[in-house]
Amino acid sequence: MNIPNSIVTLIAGIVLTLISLWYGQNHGLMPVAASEEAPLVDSLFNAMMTIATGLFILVQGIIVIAIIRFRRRRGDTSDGPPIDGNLSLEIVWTAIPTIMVLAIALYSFEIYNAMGGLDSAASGSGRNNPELAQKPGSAIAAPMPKERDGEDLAAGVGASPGREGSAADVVVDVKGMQYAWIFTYPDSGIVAGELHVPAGKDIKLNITASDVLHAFWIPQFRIKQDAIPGSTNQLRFHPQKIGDYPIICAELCGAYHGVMKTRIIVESPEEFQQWRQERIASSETDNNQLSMLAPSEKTPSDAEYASRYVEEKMGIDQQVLQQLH
Ligand SMILES: [Cu+2]
Repeated sequence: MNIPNSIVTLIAGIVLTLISLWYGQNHGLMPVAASEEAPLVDSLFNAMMTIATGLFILVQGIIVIAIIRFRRRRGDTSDGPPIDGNLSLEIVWTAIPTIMVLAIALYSFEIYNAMGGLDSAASGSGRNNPELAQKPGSAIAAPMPKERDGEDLAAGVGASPGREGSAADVVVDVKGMQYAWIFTYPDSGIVAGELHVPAGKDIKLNITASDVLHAFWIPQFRIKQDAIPGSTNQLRFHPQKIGDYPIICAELCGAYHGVMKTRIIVESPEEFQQWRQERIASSETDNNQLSMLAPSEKTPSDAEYASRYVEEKMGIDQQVLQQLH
């Protein structure tokens, strides 16, 4: 039986599409999706995985078919046909990838926007607004960055569309340093080495670094933000699944970069309040004890805090730490 080539190609195309669509949804490569933002990133990743699977099977399939069908037969010493260029084919294989790349670019912008990446208050576009802040009495009309609150000028991922302008439920200042993350809750003064957040709430992190570049990354939340000395990047997200997830430094920052890890603990809002109260109470006792010992140094500095933390958690001794500083 002789099946026409066009039918074979059509069936192969349908099978290829079905396999790609199935694998794009069932690759199992991503860790658990624990934030509201995670499914957005996953849908983009799945779309790219679908396209990549189709292309991989197509290219590899053609290579395998060509090796078998067009192999040199025994005793055949003749040359192949002299083919030189094929304009329509070249147009097709240029146009298809161009359309794909454009589609992925548009789709990824859509996802980035849905996550809050294009929030004008966070994306840094406020920098061009001369009304925001000017150096008082200066003849130069160049806009100056606002002091401390700096929210209008911070770069990063802000509120998602529909939530713009609304204040976050929990704000945490995050500082990356060689080789630890320090979390400060400005409303209560709590300083912690692990990030506690309530599930289902709007969390805003103000991320900076005290020494070199670091990057704050929670794979299960699909979020990552650079930590840059001297500048603050914000990152807003919504944790959803209760549990512990790793926080990892994703920027090679020195000899111990590999151990720069901690945890985010997503709790129910009640448990979070309980933790908060306990920490406030215990820091009050700490402060009382400290004030008896050394009245001038009530609150440990970040460096002191980090050195305690580093020693405890990572087994790095004071001597090594001194050499690093
Ligand atoms: Cu780091």
